[in-house]
Amino acid sequence: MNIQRCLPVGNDYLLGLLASCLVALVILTEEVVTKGAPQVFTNSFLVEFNNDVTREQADKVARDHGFDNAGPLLRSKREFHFIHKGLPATRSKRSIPHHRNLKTDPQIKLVAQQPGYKRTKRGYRPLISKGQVPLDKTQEPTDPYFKFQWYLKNDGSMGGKPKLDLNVEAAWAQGATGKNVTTAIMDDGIDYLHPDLKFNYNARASYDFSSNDPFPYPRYTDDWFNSHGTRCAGEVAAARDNGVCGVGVAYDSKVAGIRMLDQPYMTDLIEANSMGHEPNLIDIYSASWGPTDDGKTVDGPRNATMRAIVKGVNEGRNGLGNIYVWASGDGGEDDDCNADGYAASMWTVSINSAINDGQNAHYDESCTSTLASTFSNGGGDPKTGVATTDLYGRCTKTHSGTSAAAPEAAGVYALAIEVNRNLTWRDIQHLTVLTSKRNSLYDGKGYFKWQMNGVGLEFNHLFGYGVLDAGAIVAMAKEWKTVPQRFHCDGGKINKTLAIPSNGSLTLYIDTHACKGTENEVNYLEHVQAVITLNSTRRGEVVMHLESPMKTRSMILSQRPNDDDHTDGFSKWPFMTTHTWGENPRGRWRLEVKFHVPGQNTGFIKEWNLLLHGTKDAPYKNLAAPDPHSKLAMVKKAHEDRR
Ligand SMILES: *[C@@H]1O[C@H](CO)[C@@H](O)[C@H](O)[C@H]1NC(C)=O
Ligand SMILES: *[C@@H]1O[C@H](CO)[C@@H](O)[C@H](O)[C@H]1NC(C)=O
Ligand SMILES: *[C@@H]1O[C@H](CO)[C@@H](O)[C@H](O)[C@H]1NC(C)=O
Ligand SMILES: *[C@@H]1O[C@H](CO)[C@@H](O)[C@H](O)[C@H]1NC(C)=O
Ligand SMILES: *[C@@H]1O[C@H](CO)[C@@H](O)[C@H](O)[C@H]1NC(C)=O
Ligand SMILES: *[C@@H]1O[C@H](CO)[C@@H](O)[C@H](O)[C@H]1NC(C)=O
Ligand SMILES: [Ca+2]
Ligand SMILES: [Ca+2]
Repeated sequence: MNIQRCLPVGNDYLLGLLASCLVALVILTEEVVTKGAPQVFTNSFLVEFNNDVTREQADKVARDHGFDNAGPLLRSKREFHFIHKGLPATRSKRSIPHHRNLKTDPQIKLVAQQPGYKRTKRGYRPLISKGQVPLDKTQEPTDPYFKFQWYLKNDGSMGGKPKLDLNVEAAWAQGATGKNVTTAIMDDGIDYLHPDLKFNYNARASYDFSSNDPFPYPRYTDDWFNSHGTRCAGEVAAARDNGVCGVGVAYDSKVAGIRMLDQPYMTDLIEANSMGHEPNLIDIYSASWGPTDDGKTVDGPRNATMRAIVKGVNEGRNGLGNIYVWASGDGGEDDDCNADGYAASMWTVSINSAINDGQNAHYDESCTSTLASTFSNGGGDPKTGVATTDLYGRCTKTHSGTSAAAPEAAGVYALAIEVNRNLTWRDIQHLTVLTSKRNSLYDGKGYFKWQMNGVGLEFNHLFGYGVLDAGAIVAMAKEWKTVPQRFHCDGGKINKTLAIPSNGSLTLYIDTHACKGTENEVNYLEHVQAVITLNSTRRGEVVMHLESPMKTRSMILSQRPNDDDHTDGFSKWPFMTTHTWGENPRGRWRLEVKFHVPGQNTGFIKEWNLLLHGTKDAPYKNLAAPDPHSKLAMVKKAHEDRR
């Protein structure tokens, strides 16, 4: 897809950080106002009633005031999504009369006309497929496109490195095919009549939020712009041995379509309702889109959307937590996915992509919140894209971008969930860390090396903990014991305004006990967030590294040459790293802030708050580690040595 240029996003951007202590939740919200950006308003309104109302009552109030009620926000009995068909879909000012009209109703407490903003698909370039090739019976599976699905089984025949793949055959051999697991594709719709998808389509869990009806069928355009969701769906759940296209990673699993990208502007209500749709029918939500990857946008989930994600993670899947898989971004090396609040969130699993020879793709962004990688296009041969289903019953070999990588991860997680229905959202992240492989992934530019963190886990800034291994994750999922309770510790804060030197660097220290002796004690890390406020004469020139007490260095912000912001900076922005997973957080954390090119800019760091998330108890102590060379055995040993 062509990456659209972004309109600078509107204000009212709210950021939520969450402290979760088993059931007790604390939601801190902060308003981050983007100054001077042109605003767009949609004809959607969030309407909050004073008291609980029925759907019929809300419908009547909407009608009485000339609105349509598109339904509740996140199944609320008080908050509803009203649409006024008489207003243009987008305009540059709020409509005071429409606002006032609703506000006069004594039952209504709050009315908020929804600003519109851009969310773009992550895909590299659209190409129309030429239809099917003849059936080839010599392969297992027998599907004609299986031989092009090198990301499932790489035998080198497509020009890539043999065995550089998702190792799915090893998972299938253990009986895992995704039965009774549903992945929702939040995108531009799904061709659910496609012969390779229709039997795995979960209509009950599907919805069209772009046009408010239960049928998320893609809207036709001549250039097949709306083929993105269908392509993603096939990667997860295309049927096996039916003579059509290829196979999905979890070919017996279900896909739901959530159509939500196909309207002129995104709103918080559409996003929130999409991410909160049927959380007990949907196990995994896959998103291959986000704020525009232009290397200068800093944006993320807004108020209702943040509430939806937090609710999904804490309550979805009947309390085990929904899995949100996120494409890390297609902004290339000039962007940093830590500036994307969806990819950088702890609640999402952010997935980067590697190409068939083990390098990262040229469109890949990198950042320390990436947990792992799967595969996408970018090899020398254009045919080495991702083979999958396409619109109108066709197949394609050229699905692309980190867009194509995220659904592969969703498929792998569907396999793991099938063999252990008890896996929580955190178990999935732990399993990812422990079973992903370095394989032959490398940085073609030689800049980002593989490194060991303080407990012997190998990571790479580009690829996280490596490429997902479906065989290994399924095997470990079968034996898995739910990880201990998660705690959230405020590790310390510096809130003095300090100049970032024009040349040289500023290093700040926080010495933390990681809440030792309190109810929030964290001894074994999961995610770490550095919540930072700063400004600069050029935001894109600021580079930051965070070093843990065990000396693991995370580049939490890289140079973004296109980001010329000189007014907003970052306001309580949660930079996240996964690289210190399993480490002991106690001791001295260092934050190093500098300008990429010395001597040209000035700026001030105003706040650094260190948030530590993890467990008090050793997470893997009840798990057997038969292979002494496995990552699990190494981490267990590091944890035992500490005690
Ligand atoms: C399928 O999953 C649903 C919800 O996760 C569960 O209620 C149901 O019992 C499962 N059915 C089978 C056949 O496993
Ligand atoms: C954001 O959500 C919280 C939690 O529901 C709410 O209390 C707050 O008023 C919301 N803020 C805005 C600006 O809508
Ligand atoms: C899932 O968890 C429940 C309750 O904790 C337990 O009774 C059950 O044995 C677990 N099942 C599996 C497959 O681990
Ligand atoms: C800095 O933190 C201290 C202690 O938490 C607080 O009293 C003070 O108001 C803060 N200052 C600013 C500028 O936020
Ligand atoms: C950054 O903040 C400082 C202190 O609040 C202020 O003096 C300076 O003008 C600001 N710089 C920019 C580039 O906004
Ligand atoms: C620091 O930057 C200034 C320009 O702002 C330059 O003149 C000076 O030589 C630099 N100093 C060092 C030590 O690089
Ligand atoms: Ca097929
Ligand atoms: Ca980006």
